[in-house]
Amino acid sequence: MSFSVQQKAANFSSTARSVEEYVWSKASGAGGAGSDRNRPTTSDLPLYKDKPLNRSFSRRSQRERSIWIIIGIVVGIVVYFLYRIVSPVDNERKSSWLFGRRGASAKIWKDRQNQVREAFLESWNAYEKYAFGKDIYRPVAKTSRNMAPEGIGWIIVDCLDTMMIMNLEEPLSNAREWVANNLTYDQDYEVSTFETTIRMLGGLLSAHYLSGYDDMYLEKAVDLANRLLPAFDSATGIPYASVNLHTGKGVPSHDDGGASSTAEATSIQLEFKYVSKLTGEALYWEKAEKVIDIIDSAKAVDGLAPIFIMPETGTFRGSQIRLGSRGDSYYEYLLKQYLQTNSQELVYRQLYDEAMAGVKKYLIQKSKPTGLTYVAELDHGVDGALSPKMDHLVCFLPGNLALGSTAGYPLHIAQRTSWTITQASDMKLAKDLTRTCYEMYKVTKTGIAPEIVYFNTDPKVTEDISIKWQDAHNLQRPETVESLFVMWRITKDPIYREWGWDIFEAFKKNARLADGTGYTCLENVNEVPPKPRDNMESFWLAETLKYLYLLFEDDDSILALDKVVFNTEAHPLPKFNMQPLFKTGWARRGGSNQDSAPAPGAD
Ligand code: DMJ
Repeated sequence: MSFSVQQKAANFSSTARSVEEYVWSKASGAGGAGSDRNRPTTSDLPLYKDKPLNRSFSRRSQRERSIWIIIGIVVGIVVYFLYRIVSPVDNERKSSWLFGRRGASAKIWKDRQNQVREAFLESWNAYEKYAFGKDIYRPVAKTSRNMAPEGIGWIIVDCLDTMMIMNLEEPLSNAREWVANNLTYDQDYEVSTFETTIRMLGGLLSAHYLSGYDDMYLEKAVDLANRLLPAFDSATGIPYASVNLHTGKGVPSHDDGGASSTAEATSIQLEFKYVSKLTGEALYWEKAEKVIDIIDSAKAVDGLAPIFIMPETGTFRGSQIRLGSRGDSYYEYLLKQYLQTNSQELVYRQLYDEAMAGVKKYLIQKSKPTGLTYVAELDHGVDGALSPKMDHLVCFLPGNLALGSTAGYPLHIAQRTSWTITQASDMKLAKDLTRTCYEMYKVTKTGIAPEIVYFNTDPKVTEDISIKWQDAHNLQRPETVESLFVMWRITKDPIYREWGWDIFEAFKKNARLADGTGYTCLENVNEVPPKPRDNMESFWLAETLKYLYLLFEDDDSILALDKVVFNTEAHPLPKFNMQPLFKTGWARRGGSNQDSAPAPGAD
């Protein structure tokens, strides 16, 4: 199977892709997303008539003109080379300045992108050799095992779209064959509702989209969505933490008094809504959006939702608030639900804006002594004390803030329209937090960030960041490179690419196994050489390497941020119009969905 994202990118602008279009494209053989039918042909281009030659010029004046043109060109060339010699370009670029700054730079980024592709291939090849089809791979021991009895494609399904984006034809063909012939979700096994939705359902939907609507992926996705649906059968519609894929029984969490995690319950909406769009069935849509209705009714203070919610009562459990584990993607999906349906559902924008105002009011702090901006936690609600702890997971936030600020458009374009104080302040916060997330890598001995850091608030202490031994591991997480990718696309500031390159080099140096069996998680990022924590996370392939690859891609029309939304596992899904089949089926108590002022990206 061959896939070229460059070709497909031209048609990603078809954001309102509908079932009808799908049927039409199959019937007409137009080739769906892979078709070139929207590209201008030469005959579409405007024609300019040649200017008539002015025959009244004398031969002498023509010669004088030619001489002046030649002198002009020579002077231009001399000035250009003088500028190149004295201009402050870095050494890498200077070494190839003869080839032109732009060309050399593009070449370097292409080469770096290729190195990321190589890292993916090395990880995948080792997995294919030692663990193919298994859910878990231990690259040091070269062993593997399944989670469900027959395996549920945990690694394969999660990385299908990365292979498509990287144009890896052979691995993709093997992976597709495995999915088509071996993968069944009809297994007597309890899966995490959230993890299975974002990784498996999201992975299949994205593979369907990027493959030019390959039916096989859609059939698997719909089967899985149907098996996950009983998770929503609680008294309120808040999904249970787990669900049995064969019996269809929803299972409350065995911990936390049966509460579901807020982030988990509220980060399945993009996937289920897209299933509705593809099948024309409203059920998935309704189940997914109902969750946000219940969360809103639970009345978070200033938009900051506690991290647990009870599925039977719809009330929050406890008052812990954070944007790290169990809180993070609630905020991410508020924004992305608004973006997914082409900025038509203002209620999600309103909720997102309230939440970001709450984040700024209560959680944003500066460390000592250098003043890094960080996001603190509240262990006892908004009236309790702040904890200066920050999970690496929080590093999704800068990218999300930038995305919310410009609705995915380049900064200079967004600034040209109505640029509000809130947009500017979100963008500033995005920049400050991106720097902090990068610092979380820079301060360690390996150059790789730990799972959790603490920021210093004591004026007598000299280091801004400290790491406890129990938090010093690295799980190959993607959030910082995710934000770097979004920041690069939106601002075009090359510093974000350079930071991404530093991070990739650190992984290559410290997490790559010398025998070529892949990349591993680490026990302690402050030990050199670090001891492996023998595991390869599926999101290493699905997210971390995908975002790095896209960070080093020059062509912004590939998975353009104003055309697609990435789910929280980095699976791109196209934006679409919800009419005529779907609508926002709920309204905030005491307010109308139409109340909000037009927000960035609103049509
Ligand atoms: C991924 O599964 C998703 O990004 C999720 O939102 C958070 N945890 C991991 C990656 O860190």
